[in-house]
Amino acid sequence: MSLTIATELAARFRQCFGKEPRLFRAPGRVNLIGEHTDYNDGFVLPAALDLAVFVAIAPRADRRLRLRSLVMDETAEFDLDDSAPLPRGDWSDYAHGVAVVLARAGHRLSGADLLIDADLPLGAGLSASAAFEVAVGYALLAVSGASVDKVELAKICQRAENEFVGMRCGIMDQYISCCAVAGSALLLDCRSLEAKPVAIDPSARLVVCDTMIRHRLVADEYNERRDECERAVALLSSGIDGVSALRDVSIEALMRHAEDLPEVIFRRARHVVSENARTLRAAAALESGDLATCGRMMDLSHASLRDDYEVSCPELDLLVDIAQGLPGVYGARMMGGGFGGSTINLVDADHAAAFAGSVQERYRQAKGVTPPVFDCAPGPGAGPVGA
Ligand code: GAF
Repeated sequence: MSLTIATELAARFRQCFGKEPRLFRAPGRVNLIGEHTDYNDGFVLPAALDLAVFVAIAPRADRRLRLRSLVMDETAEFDLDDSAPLPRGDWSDYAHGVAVVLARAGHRLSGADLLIDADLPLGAGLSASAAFEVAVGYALLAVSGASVDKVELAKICQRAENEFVGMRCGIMDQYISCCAVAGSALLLDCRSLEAKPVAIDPSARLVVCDTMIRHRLVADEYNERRDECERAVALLSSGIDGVSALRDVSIEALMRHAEDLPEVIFRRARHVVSENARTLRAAAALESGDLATCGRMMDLSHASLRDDYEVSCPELDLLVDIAQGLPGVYGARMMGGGFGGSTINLVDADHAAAFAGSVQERYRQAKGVTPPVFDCAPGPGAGPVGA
């Protein structure tokens, strides 16, 4: 964990605001498998990164929130008593939304000055926005003297993004940023919100490769996929008993009712239903040290996201193709919402350094840019810095 960034942030805070801050951090995430399953009440297998968003905070005497982001090099101010708060369509909505939803949930927040920095790259599909929401939410609750229930905070941050920002995301990113366990991924049941730590075998590394493609229409495409899943549920629930989400549909039942669904809706449902099964299988394999099976599930996940869910892009497919041909690679797939961002690769630890070099060289030859590669150590969830 980077303590340097936190120490520098505290020094900048003293300079800017002339008072002593408290420091909090919330991590970004990787997801081994379980993509576009969270908003279908399904299963996911994420882990937190050791890269994070950092917040330095001190209370103010009035009811204003003043945020300065060193990442954006911008400042934003809000009045906590504003009776009709509106999004501005920029980065500050994520923080403002969290304050608004916390207040709606009955928390009496203090005014505060916040200085924000991160070593987590933006737009790389590592969930920087969820980390930002969680870091701000944690810090606001702490300086307001409230206790922090991490699952509750995750739900509040998800609601802020759904209702204030307008992205109808699931719970995965906020949950793992809040509740991650160092050294492990979490097998999360997105219906019950029960999570089981699954240790990452030290003989394997989680390696992230960034396409450097930043797609601007992600929220529209993402919300469209959610609508398609809801349509599948509406159509299937008239023919299959007890279906309130795609989580409740088995692959056999889906195949029996294939004719009831338009072709595109059928493929969307087939991705979600088969991805839930792959996620459970991958988690069991990881737990028993069967890295080959876990990796094979990741490869199948990519094909399903590319062909059935149609959320990949040529650059993600290229990074996955390159990775799958390299020695020591158990599995590779696109990660997160899609349309750009990063891939996740399960790589034998002894091959990880050579893997990074080969991916960078081959992607550069094809695309003319060298993709950033991160070898990730699963870290802890959000909290005070140094705790
Ligand atoms: C994004 C969303 F924020 C998550 O909730 C999840 O749906 C993911 O895309 C796809 O699995 O990261």
